[in-house]
Amino acid sequence: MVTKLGVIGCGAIGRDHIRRITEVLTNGEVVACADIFAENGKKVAEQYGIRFYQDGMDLIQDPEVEAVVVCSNDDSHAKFVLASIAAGKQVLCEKPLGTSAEECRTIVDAEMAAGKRLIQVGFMRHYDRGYVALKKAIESGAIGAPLMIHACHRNMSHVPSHTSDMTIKNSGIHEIDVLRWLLDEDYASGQVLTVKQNRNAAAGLLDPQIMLLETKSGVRIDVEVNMSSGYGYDIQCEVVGEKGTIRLPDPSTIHMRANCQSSYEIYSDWSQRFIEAYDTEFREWVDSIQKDGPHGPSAWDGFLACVTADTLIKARNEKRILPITVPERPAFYK
Ligand code: ISE
Repeated sequence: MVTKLGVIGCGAIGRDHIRRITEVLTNGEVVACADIFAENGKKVAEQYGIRFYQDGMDLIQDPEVEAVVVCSNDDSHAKFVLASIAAGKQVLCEKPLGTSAEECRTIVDAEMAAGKRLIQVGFMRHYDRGYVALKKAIESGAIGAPLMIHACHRNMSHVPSHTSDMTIKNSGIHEIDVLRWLLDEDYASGQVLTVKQNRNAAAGLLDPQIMLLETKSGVRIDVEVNMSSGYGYDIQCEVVGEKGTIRLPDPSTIHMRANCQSSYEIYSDWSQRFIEAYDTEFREWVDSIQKDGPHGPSAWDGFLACVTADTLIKARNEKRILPITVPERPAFYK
């Protein structure tokens, strides 16, 4: 069975998903794409022989489009997700689900009113082999209860439009989500430390930043979010337990010894580092919506990630530790 998909947003991630659905998936097919930048969107539509819409709202109404993939600018996610729910269509939305916790709450309420799960959030790390193995190892009890996590999220460099808030809400949001998933518990409080400025970062950009989180049971987490590593895209995570530690493996690239040196490649960006995770995420998402609905990261997960990100940004701006207040999980998401 093949599901007909429409992709909103033909930037880097949108184009990569169209390529993936076309070249890697056997259970999905892209029939339309949309982009506010018509020249770029039309080029992509021509390349893949699909319909083009300048307005994503028109793509959602296309009767041939059975499910929607939202990859547009972060501030347009919520309106496209809400329109997809209103049209009764399944939607995979790139992170963040919305620009604020309030926006995400509106989505959660609309999905619950629709009476069935229609949304999956693009937290693809849930499908990364390394993170899956890490979660299994934690759950096996081999290191006892987790006590601390040390993590880092390093981008080689940042685009000129990157802001200090995006470091948390667009990049650090992956750790906010995936560490909660690994530990299977919610956060209780958070804080952000700023660091001596990297001179390679744009003037005025707070870079790097350190997110500090404490979970309800008292696990302490530190995450370096660095937009100007200068050497590559590097994702690290170490879980320290009562009787051992577990580390997220590096992606498997060859290990070379030559010229009196031992080396292995570090990827330059997220699209290579998580290529396999994205493939699995899409394959499983399409498979699930052909059956009983999505099983991956839910609108509730997207909402909690935004509650946490909003609190961390406020905590950073006010230079203090703030409680992270999460409402009780509705039965719909249990
Ligand atoms: C980028 O926008 C992404 O979505 C990547 O997943 C993330 O790791 C990176 O930091 C962001 O800049």
